[in-house]
Amino acid sequence: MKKSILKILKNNKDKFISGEKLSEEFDMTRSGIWKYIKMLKEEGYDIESVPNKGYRIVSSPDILTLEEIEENLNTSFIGRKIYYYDSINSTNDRAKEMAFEENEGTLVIAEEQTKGKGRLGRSWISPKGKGIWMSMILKPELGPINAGSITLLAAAAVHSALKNLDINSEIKWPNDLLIEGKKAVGILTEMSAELNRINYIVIGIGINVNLNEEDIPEDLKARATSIKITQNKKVDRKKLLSNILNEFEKLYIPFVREESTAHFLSICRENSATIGRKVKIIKNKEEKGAKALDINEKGELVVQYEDGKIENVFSGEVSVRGNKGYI
Ligand code: BT5
Repeated sequence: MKKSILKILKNNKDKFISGEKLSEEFDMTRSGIWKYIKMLKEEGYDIESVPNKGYRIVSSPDILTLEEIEENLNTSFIGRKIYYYDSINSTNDRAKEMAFEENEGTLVIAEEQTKGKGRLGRSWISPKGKGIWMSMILKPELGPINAGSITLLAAAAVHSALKNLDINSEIKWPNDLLIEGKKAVGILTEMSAELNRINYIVIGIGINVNLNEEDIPEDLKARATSIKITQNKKVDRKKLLSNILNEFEKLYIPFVREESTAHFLSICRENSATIGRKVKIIKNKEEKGAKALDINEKGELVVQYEDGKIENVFSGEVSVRGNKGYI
């Protein structure tokens, strides 16, 4: 009910809608309508109420609910259902709990994560209201082996969405996006699978959107940044989020239908922070110098070690660091 009232107010942005009209529409008393208006105000909606005129929406809060992003969303299933939390431990953990029952494309989004996760047990800082901390549930009819490159599909989607907003980024294989050489986006893909079929994939995407310098812990400052820090202005999280979901679906549909990786891998190759660079491959705590040559059609990184040996490395087994630091 609250959502339907909000929809009417949003569809009539510059007009007053009378309490009488709303109570007729929803077959409810005017004080019932007022109760919902009060709830919306508590959520941060600025709703003007003028006697004899009714209600008018003045502004909406900076929150990442479906009602707030859907006007710019043109997907058919990605992001069409959103579980929205003010605070949660980890959106990936929540998404995994509900993954069996939920349909493909369902999202979990939180304004803050108290136990945000990176790969290999690392943590991910997720301050309130400043980023996009979200997880997407996917159920592709693919063999588990083909799912390895889906992190790169997500990276390509985020890259394209940033580009649509005139923000340049580079993709650091396999799961980061860098802006001005520092990490602004991290992706964590988790999967539940049988031998030859996927039960579900949860893709967690963390984007440092409007973090200020002081939101980034001292020990990360040298290698982490935010969009706001690099662009010198606050960025509209709702617009960025809907853009990412639109770009994601555009790449995901052909990937699942035709197992086609060509399009998103070419985005990853053309905007790579890794290819052509000297890297350190860290496997089982052992470090080896190499040069990154390419990303192959399975999404693996093709590297050449100092002794000339060429190897395809799979994202799950290695960490890649630049020869002189993070990139
Ligand atoms: C990642 O791991 O980059 C994956 C991050 C995924 C986060 C999303 S947010 C929504 C969803 N729910 C979750 O719980 N997680 C996902 P990794 O490559 O392991 O990088 C982690 C490392 O990045 C840490 O050890 C820190 O050094 C650094 N780091 C932590 N928080 C950061 C941040 N906000 N921005 C940049 N770097 C960060």
